Amino acid sequence: MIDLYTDATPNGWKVSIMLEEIGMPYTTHHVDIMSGAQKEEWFVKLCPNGRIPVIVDRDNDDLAIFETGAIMLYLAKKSGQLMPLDDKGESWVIQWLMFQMAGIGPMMGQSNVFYRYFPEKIPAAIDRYHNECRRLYEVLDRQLEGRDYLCDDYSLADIANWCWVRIYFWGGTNIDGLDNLKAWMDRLEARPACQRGIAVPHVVDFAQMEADLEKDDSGIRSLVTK
Ligand SMILES: N[C@@H](CCC(=O)N[C@@H](CS)C(=O)NCC(=O)O)C(=O)O
Repeated sequence: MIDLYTDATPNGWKVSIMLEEIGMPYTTHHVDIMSGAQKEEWFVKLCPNGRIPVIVDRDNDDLAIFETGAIMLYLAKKSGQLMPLDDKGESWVIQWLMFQMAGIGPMMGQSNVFYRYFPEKIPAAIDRYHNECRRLYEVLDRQLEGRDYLCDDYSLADIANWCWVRIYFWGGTNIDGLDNLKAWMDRLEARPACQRGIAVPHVVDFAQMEADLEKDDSGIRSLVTK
């Protein structure tokens, strides 16, 4: 049995979707990052980085794993799913996973910060991250030319990238004209496991979140200005 410590964010969804896709039983524990639960001592013992998500594998000496890339690779190995078995196929999927870990995730994260959360609006910073996100979306769009999934067959690389790209609107970068990317997003959106995974630990209503932030953004402010 896997214990999943998570919140309703792109990095959290990557793991809940993966668990749903491979059909591995898990128990969800909600770590409310707005209230700072991820910085509490018990959590930092599991995740030295103080960020969600983390899994604990109760069937493997309570092994705790942080960093979503590492978690996804562990679950792929444990289940024998969502990762090709041959060296070339495996390397291909790892490359697109790393593209998400090192590019899509950090750049979209900063775009969210400077476009939406940061108290001061700094146009040069906003432009910088919009341009970089657009460039990365174009890379994905080109990779998807003539393909249904990033590495031909559906894999953990699709899950990792989709969890972020599906909320492109939140960071304010458009995906106009990126038709391969849009068709791929629809393909993932239609998967029952993706739908179940994005509802963990609860469904996010972005319109409501925007309204809530207008009323009180002190929680997110303290996260992005520390
Ligand atoms: N590279 C990490 C990133 C984890 C991460 O940034 N998690 C965010 C939520 S998406 C978080 O816990 N934020 C809370 C904070 O910054 O204190 C991973 O892939 O696991």
